[in-house]
Parts: sequence; C-alpha cells; structure tokens
Amino acid sequence: LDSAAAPLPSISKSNIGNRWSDITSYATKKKVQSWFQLPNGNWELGRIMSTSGTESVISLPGGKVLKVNSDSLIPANPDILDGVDDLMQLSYLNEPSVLFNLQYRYNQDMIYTKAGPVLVAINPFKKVPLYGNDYIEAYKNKSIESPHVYAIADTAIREMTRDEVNQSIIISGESGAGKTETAKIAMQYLAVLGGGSGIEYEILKTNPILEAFGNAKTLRNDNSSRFGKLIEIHFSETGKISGAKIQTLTNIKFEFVVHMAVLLEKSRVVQCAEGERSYHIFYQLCAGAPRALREKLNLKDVDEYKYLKQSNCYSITGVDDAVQFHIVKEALDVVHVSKEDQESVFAMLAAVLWLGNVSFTMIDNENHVEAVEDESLINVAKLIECDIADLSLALSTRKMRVGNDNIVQKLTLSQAIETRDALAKSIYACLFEWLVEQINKSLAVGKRLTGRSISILDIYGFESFDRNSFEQFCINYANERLQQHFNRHLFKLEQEEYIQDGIDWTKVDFDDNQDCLHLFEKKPLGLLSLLNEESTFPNGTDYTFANKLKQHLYSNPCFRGEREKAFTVSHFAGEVTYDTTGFLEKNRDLLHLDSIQLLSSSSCHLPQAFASNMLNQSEKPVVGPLHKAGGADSQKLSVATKFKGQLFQLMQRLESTTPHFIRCIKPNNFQSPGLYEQGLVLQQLRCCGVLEVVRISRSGFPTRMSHQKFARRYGFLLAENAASQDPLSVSVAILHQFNILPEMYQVGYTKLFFRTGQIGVLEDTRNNTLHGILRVQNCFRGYRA
Ligand code: AOV
Ligand code: MG
Repeated sequence: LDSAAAPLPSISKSNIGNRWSDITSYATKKKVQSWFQLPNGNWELGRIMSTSGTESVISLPGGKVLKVNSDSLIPANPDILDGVDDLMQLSYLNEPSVLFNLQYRYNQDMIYTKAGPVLVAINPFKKVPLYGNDYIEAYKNKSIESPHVYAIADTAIREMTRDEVNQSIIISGESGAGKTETAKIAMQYLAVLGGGSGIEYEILKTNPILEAFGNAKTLRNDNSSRFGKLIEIHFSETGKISGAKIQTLTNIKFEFVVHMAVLLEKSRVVQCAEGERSYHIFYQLCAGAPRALREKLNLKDVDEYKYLKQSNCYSITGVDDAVQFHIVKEALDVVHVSKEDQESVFAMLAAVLWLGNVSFTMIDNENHVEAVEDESLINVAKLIECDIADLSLALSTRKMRVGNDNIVQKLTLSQAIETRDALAKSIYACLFEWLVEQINKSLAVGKRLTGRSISILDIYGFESFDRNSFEQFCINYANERLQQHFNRHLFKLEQEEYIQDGIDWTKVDFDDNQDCLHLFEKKPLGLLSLLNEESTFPNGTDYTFANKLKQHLYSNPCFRGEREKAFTVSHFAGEVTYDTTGFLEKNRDLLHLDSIQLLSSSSCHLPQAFASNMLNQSEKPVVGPLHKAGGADSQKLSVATKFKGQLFQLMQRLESTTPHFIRCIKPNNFQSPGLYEQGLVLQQLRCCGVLEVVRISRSGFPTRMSHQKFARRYGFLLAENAASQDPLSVSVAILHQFNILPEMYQVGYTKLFFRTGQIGVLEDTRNNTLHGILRVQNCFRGYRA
C-alpha cells in the first residue's frame, strides 16, 4: 500500500461544491468512482475502496492501490454520462470531469461539445469527417443534433429570423486554437443556406485572398492571422406568409458581405523572428509566378530577398506555395480584381521585396548616406513607376521647414534604413487595405442593405512567446477586450437581468478582467496613454518609457516592472512579459511626407491611391524625435490610438447583436493530431471561464421573452380566444395549457425566463400548427384554382 503521493490538488473556484465532502458523507462512497490527481498533474479515475477519518483507500487502473487524503478526491460521473455532448448534463461539474468528458469525445473525433450556450471546439490538427454538404443538409433539417459550428450558424439564422435582431458568431481562443478554420466552417454553412445567387462562391473565395495577404507562419501557428476581421453577411428580407407571420429558411438569400479588417501587423513585412515567415503571398509569388511575370517583375528566389532571408525559414511543411499562388490568383479573378490590377498588386509586392535589398553608402564623415544605385534601387523605381532620382532622394534625405525656409536634411544610416522600412511597411499595409476594399466592392455591386446580418468575428489569438513585443501587446489587448465582451454577456448581463426582473437567483462569481483592461485604457496613467505620451516626446526612448510605466503603475495588481526595460502584465489568459524595445518607434510609425510624395508621383494608379489614402489618415500631427524642426512630416494617429479606435468600433458593432460564442481550444503546442494535454486544455478552460458559464446556465434560465412577445407568438395556440386579455395573463394561460412545469420557468416583471430546451417544445407546436394552417390554405388555393 503506497502512502499518499500527490500534493493536494489546487482546487479552483470551479470545483467548490464538488468535493466529496460537500456532497455526501464518506461512508456512502464505497466502490464509487473518483478522480485522483497524479504527481504529474494529470487526473486518473479510481475507485474508493474504503474511507476512515480523513484518509481514503483508492484503487487505480492497473491494480495500484493508494492511501490518500480524502479531501484530494473529486467525484467522478457515472459511466452513463461518459462523453455527454453538453457539459450541462454532467452530474458533477468539476475540472477533471470536464477534462475527461472533452477528451473522451476528442478521442473519437467529436471535437465539438456544448458548454451551456458556448460551443467548445478542440483543434483536431487533422481532417475530421464532419463537414460538407451532407452534414450541412443534416443540420439544416435538424436530423443531426450533436454540437457543431453548423448548429451554431443555424441557430444564428433562426434567431435572426425569429427575433429580427442581427446576430454575431464570436470566435475566440489562443493562437493556433482553430479560430480561422472555424470562421470558414461557419461561412460555409451560411453560404449554402443563403446561397443560390452565385455570390456564395465569391464569398468563400475571399478567404484564400485574405489569408495569403494577412496570414503568416509564426512559432505558434503555421497559418497565423496577423489581422482581425469582422465578416458581416447580410441577408435579404425574408418572406412573409399571410396572417400568421411565418418565416421559412428557404427564402433567405445573401445580400452581400462586408469585411472589416483591423490592424494588420505590418512590422512583419520588414522583420520577423527566427523560424517564422513574412506574409504567405511573398513566398507564393516567388514560387508560383509564371515566367512572363517573373521577368516583368525581375523576381528572384526567396532566399535572395533580405526581408525574407532574415528569419531563416522559407517553407511550411505540407504547403506548396506555388500551388497556393494559383489558388489566390483564381480567387482574385472570382472577386473581379482585373488582370491589370492583379499585375499592379504583384508589382507592389516585388517592390517591397526589392526595397529590402536597397543599401546605402556613407557620403561624409557625419554618418550621412545615400542609396546605392544598384539592381535593387533600379527595380524598386521601375516597379513603383517613379523616377529613380526621386526614389533615391526620398530614401536618403528629408525636406523640412524651419521657420520660413525649406531645408533638406541628409539622413544617417539608421534614419535611412528606418525610412526605407517605413515605406515598405506602408506600401504593404495600403495594399492590404486596398484589397479588402476591392473585395467589398465586388461583393456589394448594386446591392443595398435591407435585411438583417450575421457577423463573424475572427481575430488574432492571445500570444505569449519567449520574447514579446509591441505586436503581442496590441494583440493581447484586443483579446482582453474580447474576453470582456464574453464576460459581459455570459455573466454580467445575464445575472443582472435576473435580478432586475425580480426572479429568484443566487449570484455566481466569475473572473472579471476589468482591472487588466483598466491598466491598458486608464487616462492619463494607463499603458496606452503613457505609451502615446512618451511617443510624442522628442527625447523619449524605450528606456524612458519603461521607467515611466514602473514609476506610475507599480501599485497596479495587473502590472509588474521587470529588469532592464521589460514589464509584465497579468492577462486573463496568463502572464506575459513584454520587452519595450522598439515600442516607441512602432507606435509612432512615422512615414515621411517625402515618401508619400514619392508614391503620388508614380504613374501607376495603385501607389497614387496609397498616397492619397495615407494623406487622408494624417489627422493629428504628432512630433517625433527626428522632427524637432517640425513641418513637413506626415504623421498619422499613433498605432496604439488607431488600434484602440478600431477595436472599439468593432466591439460597438458587436454590441448591437445577439452573440453566439465559440471557444477554440488548442490541445497541444505541437500542432499535432491525437495529442491531448490535460494541463494545457485545463488552463484554457479556466481562463475563459467555461465551467462558470456551464454553472450559470445550468442553474439559470437562458431563454427569455417579454410577456408581449410571448403572448403574440404563442397566443394563437390557446384553445380560448385570448385577444382581450393582457399579455401576462395570456402568457400564463399558455404556460398552463402546455403543461410547462413550474421549475422550468420563472415569471419576471417584464419577461418570462425559461430553462434550456423549454422554448423548443413550444416552437415545435407552433410550427406544426402553422404548417397545418399553411397546408389548409394551399389546399384551399388549389381548390379555388
Ligand atoms: P487560429 O486562427 O486560432 O490561430 P487556425 O484556425 O489557423 O488557428 O488553426 C490552426 C491550424 O489548426 C489550421 O491551420 C489547421 O491545420 C488546424 N485546424 C484548426 N481547426 C481545424 C479543423 N476543424 N479541422 C482540421 N484542422 C483544423 V491565430 O490566427 O495564430 O490566433 O493569430
Ligand atoms: Mg487565425
């Protein structure tokens, strides 16, 4: 008999109320299944042999018998509940039970599980046979009920029609958890249901384009999104059938789609970490361009471009960039980007690559430089269609106004490199924006907004690397906001509504991330404000920035100053240490007027469009360190400010919709199939509060309807005429007529609240009755004809 091995497991909030001692006396637990945590942290299912005092004897699989502290045992569910498709059905809702249930399903390729209102999706990292038209049909006809993205999309369409409210499908999860794939699966379903006009094909073809230009290989994900997107799919008005308002799903049609892309990580164009890649499209172009195009753009192999060479990674296992290039070109055709425009797009990409190869030579002993007039410089000028001398000047000098005089300042090597990289980044970022605009135009041709919409949100997931920079800072801030939206809807609003409407309710606690958001957003002493302030100081450096943070934020519980110029933030998903190197420069994101003027001097329409786009964005001048003399530099809003603005816009759009949440989970860090790491999964479940969501839903009343609406919708089902009665009386009459059990609903001041599934019964009756009426009507029409 071994003596107790594991230390007492860390019992999180989610486990409270789920220890044996909370549930029953030990004496009754003999032979009962129980979870026991092994020293490595994994949970093992055992059987309690005996219990005396604080100790229990437990037998584990393989015949091992242990004497353990009774308090370390956690109740397991009976076998009959193995692999239930909604965690709400578990008798014991504790962490090991949830972990086991998900793993049980995952091992059988059932990657989707409901956690109350939330769909949990565990990345299979392999093809699973769950998709395609047969499945779509089955979900549409409701002949399959198991949890699926299709089911979520279907619910969204139904609720859009039923409630006449815009819907959203909000997908969250860490980097590599499967958000982008899930978004595509949802789009696929909506495309089939709303299709028929041919536009569904175009809509799906926007994916390869956005991914080629906006995704890249990172250490976390070979196809990592480096931008956030909101895809808003509009549906035309649905049909109405006389009298009783019945809307069937067959007459829903796409109107069009709006893509809203938020901040692309543009620094990736000029620098990326060892083992990562720049944007896919660069490699695709170099590998897949046909001979004529290669010659026209003077394209070389990827390893001849400095921007691509620096990270020492050119290919992705299992991906053929040349094949991908053809897919992207085809997709561009489908969304009506003309051949000429496509060539210009490729020319811009080649120009960016060649810019990276532009080098400089010293021309005096004050460190001033000029661009070397070699193949690279000549190619850039040719591709941008500008004068080579203008290009050379734009890269090595800067026009400034001092008082009333215009002067020309020569640049030092580091200034010249900064200018060159800034130009490359801007061209790429503008190109991306331009493409999104083209796609939107193409899909919107001749359409006007009438009906309702379903939005799908897919942003970059939470990231934590060994070294985290400004990009992770922005990405993680965005995820923090998204988590708040999740919290607000699933915890705060839900519970506030119960209390407001006066129904019986015991509050459930949850981890609020308001403190962390505050750390970012507080004015004037929050991370973003302090960053912006330091960015405007001519003498501000990453060091002074880091020191300022430490000085003002040391007492914030979500903040910790680190050695040198680093700091740590406690995010909802874990702690991340940021290195401030490059923060100020990336936040300022200066692009000089000289560069914009260069682009507008181009004889090609794309660079011209970019230039005017950049000028439009220069709203609020910020003076950077190079510009003490002031004047001729163009400066947009700081990146952090713009980022926050776009994020708020995005959240605002979502606020007016009914959200459907999908939570993607990454079962391992190796992108490999079949590997389910309990610790990793648990950490993700914990930080997004999945267990608390289930707990609230289980004890709560997820469906609600105002008395008026309820009476209107179901009143006609009443045996007696209800027209003269008030909505509350009608509602109560309906509840009685249909024998809805008292514990299944509560009557609030303004609304009725139902437990899960209850409204479904009423809906079925309503639909059957309506179809009956419809049949009679049709019969009657047929008879008349
Ligand atoms: P992400 O969007 O959540 O990360 P992705 O959607 O790009 O993650 O998924 C990463 C990879 O996991 C994909 O390239 C697929 O190989 C695999 N995968 C995900 N979902 C599925 C699925 N349902 N079936 C098969 N394979 C899947 V990031 O964008 O990095 O946050 O910024
Ligand atoms: Mg993604």
